[in-house]
Amino acid sequence: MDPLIITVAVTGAEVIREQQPALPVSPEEIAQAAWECRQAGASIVHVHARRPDGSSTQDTEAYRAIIDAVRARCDVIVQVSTGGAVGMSADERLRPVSLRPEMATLSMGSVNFGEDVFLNAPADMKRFLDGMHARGVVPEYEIFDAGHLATLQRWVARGWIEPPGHVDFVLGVPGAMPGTPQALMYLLAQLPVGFSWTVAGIGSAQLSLSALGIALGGHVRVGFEDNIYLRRGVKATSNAQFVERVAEMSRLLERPLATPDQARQLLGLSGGITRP
Ligand code: KMH
Ligand code: ZN
Repeated sequence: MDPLIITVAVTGAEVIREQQPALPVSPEEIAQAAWECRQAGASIVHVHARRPDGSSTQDTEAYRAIIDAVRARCDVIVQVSTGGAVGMSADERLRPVSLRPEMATLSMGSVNFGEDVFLNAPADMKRFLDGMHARGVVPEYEIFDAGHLATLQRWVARGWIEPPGHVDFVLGVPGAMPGTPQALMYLLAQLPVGFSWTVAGIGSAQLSLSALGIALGGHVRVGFEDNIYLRRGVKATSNAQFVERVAEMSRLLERPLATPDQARQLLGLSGGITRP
């Protein structure tokens, strides 16, 4: 098996401080969290920007500040969000890609998202893909639902997406695929050849799906974006706690962790660092 890539989604767009007091919000806080998670074994940090009041933004300068702050602290791969927050326009969501980060997420379809709808029209998704390709940004294809994987397959068949590539199964969003082993196995059976994968379980699904990701040769995403509880009724006090736990599980299963540079190699990232 390849070494395990741990992604940490440190902030997200939806969680607020009132729910999780340790949520990193400012660029400095996000960089500090990224550094702690790197020490604990993470090689990718998935970032969302917030305004000083804590609200979500896709503002280019806000992302630039995060990327610069993380880069000044450690060598993790910075993956920006193009999902943003529910209700944002496609133009707004695409902004951080102009910074030419090493990676960016690309959601592969629309889905109910709790009480909201996370809208991803095919034409917007294609524009995101073209924008990433034009800037040398490696996409991580976000799969919330089975139809999203079917779309990925269709786009591979059309030649719009060329393997190798990397997907992230985000399982357990209310309204999308459940965070169950059965859902993960169903999706894995349809993963196109040449694609590696990460699994992100929402809420309590994070723990069991992390174990499966390690055991099945996939990769794992954890962090406050997806889950604020370390165990039932006990909130985590840092993102690094989640990373430490996955690292320990991986050690017990005798699967080494990928360094950021090993992750770059596995994911075909050429730049090495975020380019100016
Ligand atoms: N905040 C969600 C609506 C991503 O980062 O690419 C979408 C999301 C996906 O978080
Ligand atoms: Zn995200």
